[in-house]
Amino acid sequence: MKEPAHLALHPFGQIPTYEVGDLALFETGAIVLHIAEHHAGLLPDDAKARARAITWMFAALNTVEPPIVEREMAMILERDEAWYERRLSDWLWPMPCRRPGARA
Ligand SMILES: N[C@@H](CCC(=O)N[C@@H](CS)C(=O)NCC(=O)O)C(=O)O
Repeated sequence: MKEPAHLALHPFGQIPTYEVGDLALFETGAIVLHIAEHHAGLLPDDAKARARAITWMFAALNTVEPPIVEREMAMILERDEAWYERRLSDWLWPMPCRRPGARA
């Protein structure tokens, strides 16, 4: 993935990439938004409903996914560490504003 041909599609040499015609995209959010905008029925026609759907698209990628990936990585890489159980129990409250004792 770090070879020039792939770097021409993705500047960080990662996946996913998406090609349609002569357009090449990278970043999950950009790809999902592009597909949603070009296939009827994937986004609401109503402007406010569309904005809300796109809001959830960003939330999924920026707020929901990171702590899930972090938990998965801890389960794979830190299972034998002394702090592992504590780390997982902390993860049950991945959103800082929802941690016990956090201000509402
Ligand atoms: N923010 C990027 C993240 C892309 C990403 O982390 N891709 C990982 C696989 S899920 C990857 O290609 N890892 C290999 C590497 O970085 O060399 C997106 O949503 O597309």
